[in-house]
Amino acid sequence: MNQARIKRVTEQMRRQGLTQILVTSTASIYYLTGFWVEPHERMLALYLDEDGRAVLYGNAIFGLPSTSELPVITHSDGEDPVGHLAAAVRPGALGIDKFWYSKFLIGLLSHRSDVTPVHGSDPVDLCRKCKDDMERAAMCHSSSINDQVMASAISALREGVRENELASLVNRAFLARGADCEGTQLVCFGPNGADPHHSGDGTVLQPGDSVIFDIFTPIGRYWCDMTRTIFYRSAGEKQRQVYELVRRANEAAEKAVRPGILLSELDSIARKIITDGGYGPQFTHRLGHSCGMECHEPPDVSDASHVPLESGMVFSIEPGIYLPGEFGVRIEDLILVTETGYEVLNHYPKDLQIIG
Ligand SMILES: [Mn+2]
Repeated sequence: MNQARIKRVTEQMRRQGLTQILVTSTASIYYLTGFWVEPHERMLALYLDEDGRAVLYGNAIFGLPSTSELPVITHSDGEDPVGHLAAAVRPGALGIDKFWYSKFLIGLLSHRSDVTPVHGSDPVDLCRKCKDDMERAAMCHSSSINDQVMASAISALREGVRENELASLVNRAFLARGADCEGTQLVCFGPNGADPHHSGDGTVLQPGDSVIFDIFTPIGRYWCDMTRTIFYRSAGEKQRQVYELVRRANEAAEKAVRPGILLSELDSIARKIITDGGYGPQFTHRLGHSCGMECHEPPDVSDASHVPLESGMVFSIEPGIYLPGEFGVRIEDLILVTETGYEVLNHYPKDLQIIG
């Protein structure tokens, strides 16, 4: 149990008037207990009250040891997964983690009509938002690996290569450098780049294609996430203009990062540059997302996210322009907010690059 983190979470609970919460996200349970369990469809929930009393409820198959600091109460397959939990929670408001399966929540409520479920993720999410020294070091390390993997991916561009070959090359390069697992890497040639979430398929590289590499993976539990767009053999006038616009938006938003400014202001800075350049409607998504033990964490970096920056926050700045039927450009770095400003965790260059 990480008692320092539990203390910070219970302080947040008091501030929000919550006396009991269920922490169910794998990363949040790990953050507080040191146990990393991916329960899939089975039940795992950490009950935490305002005094820091914690009990872990979960399927016996997870093999979690019960200790005096953290009692573990198990159920077996076939038993009611929320039976023990339902018997233990107090009447009144109960904070529920945002992605807890409705089958468990509805099961719990069917036992306990005196319990009122309320949003309960904030106390942990607000603590996870600002990374401590160990977490900052882990994220710097992950992103330095990402710089290396980006370089090998870009140097592998050649006549006849397919998107999915490069995606698997990226995964192998990550694994060789200590990645925890493989991911669905985004590699997009030419018109495929106009879909922000296109993932590598059998498309073959053509001369004149833009190439988007949006590559990410957890290393030592902490994610990296970087995007570069480069051009194969040649870049036309429109491709160059769009590229420079996105690069300016990325760099202007990054330069504005400092404690106190709002995430929504960063979004506005980048969006204004792209809008003034004539491509506002083609910048179809938020500017970025926070990142840590999950690739996408709250808070997001959008015009609706009026959250002031604090030292220790890590988030992406990833403006893009998407032109259906033509091409797309996105440039993404992870940024760490420091006491006085910021540190860009990615160092792969952003100058317009034509390969081959
Ligand atoms: Mn991202």
